[in-house]
Amino acid sequence: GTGKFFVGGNWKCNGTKDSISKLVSDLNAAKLEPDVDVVVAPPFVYIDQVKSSLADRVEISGQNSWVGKGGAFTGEISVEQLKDIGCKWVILGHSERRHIIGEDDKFIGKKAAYALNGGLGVIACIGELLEEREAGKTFDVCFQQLKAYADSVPSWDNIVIAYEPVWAIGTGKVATPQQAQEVHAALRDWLRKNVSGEIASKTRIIYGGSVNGGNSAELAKQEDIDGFLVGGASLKGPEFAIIVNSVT
Ligand code: G2H
Repeated sequence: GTGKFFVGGNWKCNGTKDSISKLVSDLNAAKLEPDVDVVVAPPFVYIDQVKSSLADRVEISGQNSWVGKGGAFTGEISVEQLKDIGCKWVILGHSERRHIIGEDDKFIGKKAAYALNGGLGVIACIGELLEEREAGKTFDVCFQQLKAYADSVPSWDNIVIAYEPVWAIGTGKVATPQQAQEVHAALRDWLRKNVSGEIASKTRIIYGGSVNGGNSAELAKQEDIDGFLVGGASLKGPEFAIIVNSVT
């Protein structure tokens, strides 16, 4: 692995004030390895609740942000607002936003640039669809999505890449450690050739897609897997803690 292990919990569009208060107290009670960066991404409306109740050891991320400065953009949340409410990170380019909402590479690249310039770290998601994998296009698709970030970001200092094969998301069908490692190594190689050797070796590449307390340790052993983005299993505090601690 590269640098400090990074584990993010993407709560997606789940939770109520009550369930989130339980999740936060479970996280506060859990013993988390000190040498892991831990981040959670609650739905926007609960960020303030989480920020004021969760131990500072866990950083907070938005699940999306607007592409520019705030204003007349009904329903959007700006980078400035995420910063104001205490977020350190934002998840961008998640497959649910690409494939359900219809965000494209260019728009996502612009969002990443705006968020980084505004002082947020970016969890930059990429990943192929099942039919793309079956057509042998996994690397092409992932490189194209990565290139869209590379073409627009001002710097790589605050970017974590999340490789999330779409066929593994929320399906219970996790990539094998070998399948994930193969893509992670190829992404690092792409960074080496197209950005720089230094960025390639220091940028964390995390895996997402049906990670749980039972499969995280094997995945974490792979050389180029530097952490996880966890959806479903991050809604359970004790299981999320197992994933965080699976690095050791
Ligand atoms: C992938 C992941 C978190 P899950 O989307 O971003 O979700 O772990 O539920 O597959």
